[in-house]
Amino acid sequence: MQKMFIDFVDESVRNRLVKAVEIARKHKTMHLFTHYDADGMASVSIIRTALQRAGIECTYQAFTTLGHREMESVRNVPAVCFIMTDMGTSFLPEMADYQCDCVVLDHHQIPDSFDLDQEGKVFVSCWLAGVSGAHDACASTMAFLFAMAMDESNFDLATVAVAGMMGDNQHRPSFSGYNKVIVDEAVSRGLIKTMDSIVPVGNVYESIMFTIDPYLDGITGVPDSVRDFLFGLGYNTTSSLKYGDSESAARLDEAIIAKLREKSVDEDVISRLVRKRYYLTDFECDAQLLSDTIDACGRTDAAAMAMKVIDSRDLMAGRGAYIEFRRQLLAMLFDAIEHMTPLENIRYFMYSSRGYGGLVSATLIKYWEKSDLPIIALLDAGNEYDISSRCSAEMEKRGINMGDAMKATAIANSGEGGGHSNAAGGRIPKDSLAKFLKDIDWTIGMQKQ
Ligand SMILES: [Mn+2]
Repeated sequence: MQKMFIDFVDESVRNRLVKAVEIARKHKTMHLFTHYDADGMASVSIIRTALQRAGIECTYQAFTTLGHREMESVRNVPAVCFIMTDMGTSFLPEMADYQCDCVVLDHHQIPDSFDLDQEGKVFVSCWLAGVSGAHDACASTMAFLFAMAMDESNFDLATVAVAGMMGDNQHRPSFSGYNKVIVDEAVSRGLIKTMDSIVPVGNVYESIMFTIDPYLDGITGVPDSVRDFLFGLGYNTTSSLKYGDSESAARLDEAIIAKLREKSVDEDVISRLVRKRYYLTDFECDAQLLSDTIDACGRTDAAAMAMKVIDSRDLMAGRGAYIEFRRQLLAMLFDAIEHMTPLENIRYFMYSSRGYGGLVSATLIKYWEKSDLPIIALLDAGNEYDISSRCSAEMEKRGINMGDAMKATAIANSGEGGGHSNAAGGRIPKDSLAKFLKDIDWTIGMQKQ
């Protein structure tokens, strides 16, 4: 038998992919559901293209989250078949009772007792083969494998899949598992080229201006400062970093690292910055930029724009959403800096747009003024406050555990919380804010003893 690319996939997953394709091929039209982030946009676009190439027409729709309210519209979908990507794992028993055919391609942790594998219905997840959906495969990976199970000439869609993987942060510290097999093959087929650099290929001014990883305090987001910084290096606002120009990349890296050292950013953080960049030859851009662009489109309710970017292989189609999203992120970051309130053992700030708290705190912890106080971000969410928090590796070494602190303090204030030692979240009733802040300040103080 001829060797197929998809042979590397574990049999349990491969069999279900084949079944998913069989179900899809029974229909002339269908509906697609997906999540609104980069992985959701990339995965739905991959499925859509693979189906279209097979003569199957589809409509699609993106959700910010999949809850009972959204499941209402899934149940009432005016289609005989739907494919859901990047979500659905937690609603499998419900779908078992639906009239229509359903295919779920997901990578979220699976509960032991849930499954979906009956006539006209199938659930496909990397976890079924014990492959980690946190690091080794995401929805775009599963969607890409579906496309490959349909027809191996769909391999060109690998570049879109890579943008999805990056959206879910699966390229850090490096690609692994199913992702690595796909990326390595895409590199060997010349679809993707790699280069070591901090700055991505493309307009240098925009990269420095809008990228918050790294965030250059006093430069990022400040047009005049970015201009001065670049001018000092012999660049202007229209200069581009070209693929393969390692000399320019090294010069930029060196200048960025010097700026970070000036601000006493941790050497640990700096050492992780110079990384492999993935240049997509069909899009003629850095994979991260494609990922950020479709993410911005999806999050601003412009899924159609994300599809246009991908179909046209042209980032410019999503430029408006990208710039707008970046501006808002920077505004939120500057606002946090301006209104940061220090207590004895923590710092906190209020913000107003859901989804930015963790990103802003994580950026400030790594790149803003050196401090030994963890950051707490508070979002006014009606009757309660949504909380995100971050601390640095150095703070962890001193005994701080945000997950423990958040859990204990939120529960003590009639809320709920928890997470990892360096990143945790929770929510508390509105009227317990003052006491919560006092409690968590005290708790963090105790952890450092
Ligand atoms: Mn995902």
